[in-house]
Amino acid sequence: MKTAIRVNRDIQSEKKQRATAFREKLTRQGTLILNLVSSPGTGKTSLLEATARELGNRLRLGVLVGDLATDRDAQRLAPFVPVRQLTTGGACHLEISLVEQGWQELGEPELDILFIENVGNLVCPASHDLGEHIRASLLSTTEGDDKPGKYPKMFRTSQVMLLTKMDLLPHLPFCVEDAIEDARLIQPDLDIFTTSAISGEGIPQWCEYLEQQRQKLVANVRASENATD
Ligand SMILES: Nc1nc2c(ncn2[C@@H]2O[C@H](COP(=O)(O)OP(=O)(O)O)[C@@H](O)[C@H]2O)c(=O)[nH]1
Ligand SMILES: [Mg+2]
Repeated sequence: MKTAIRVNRDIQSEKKQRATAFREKLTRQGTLILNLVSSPGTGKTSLLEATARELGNRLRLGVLVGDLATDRDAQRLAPFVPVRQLTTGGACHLEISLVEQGWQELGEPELDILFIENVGNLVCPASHDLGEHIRASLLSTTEGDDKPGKYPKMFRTSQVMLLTKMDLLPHLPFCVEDAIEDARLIQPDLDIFTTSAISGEGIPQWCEYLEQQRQKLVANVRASENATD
């Protein structure tokens, strides 16, 4: 005989609370958390490789990288930065429970910046808070300049947009101004970077932004500690 059990729990709000707790814990340690989101193949792992090469000798970095299957991205990043692969087993986005688990497997290190590379997908990851301070959407020149308006939630919930694969621009009908205008119609406060992991264009500016954001986080933590003294 089957018995129905009623579960009176709001699972989404539980996940949000866990994400908030994770963000607060790492904020107190001075760790800036970034959630990188985009379609598959936009260049998230390549950007992280370039970022780790540029910042790895100045800042303590760590990466959690999500995929449906395989640890290929973790293998690519391992020479540059401490990394753990989060394999979702088919799920199209990361959730806070996997992030917490990956963080424990990394050894809960005190980092300056923790990057989370989400599963390649411009839809579902928009609805899941992973405890990040900054959500960065990547859009590559090969995907078309009309995508922000077609996937509005992803860009509306982001603080940063990176236009990637700028080295290919001469070969493609991609208009940088149109892509930026489309995105800013959705999220007027977006910080925008144009980058290429191949030529290195925009990587120093992106890394400078990351350092500034991390310094701001640390300054805010100190200010609130002083206020409670
Ligand atoms: N031309 C060019 N190719 C890139 C760039 N960044 C990544 N790629 C290529 O795009 C493909 C997907 O990159 P990857 O970093 O794996 O994307 P991810 O799936 O978003 O992590 C790979 O073949 C990369 O070599 C770039 O800036 N310029
Ligand atoms: Mg990747």
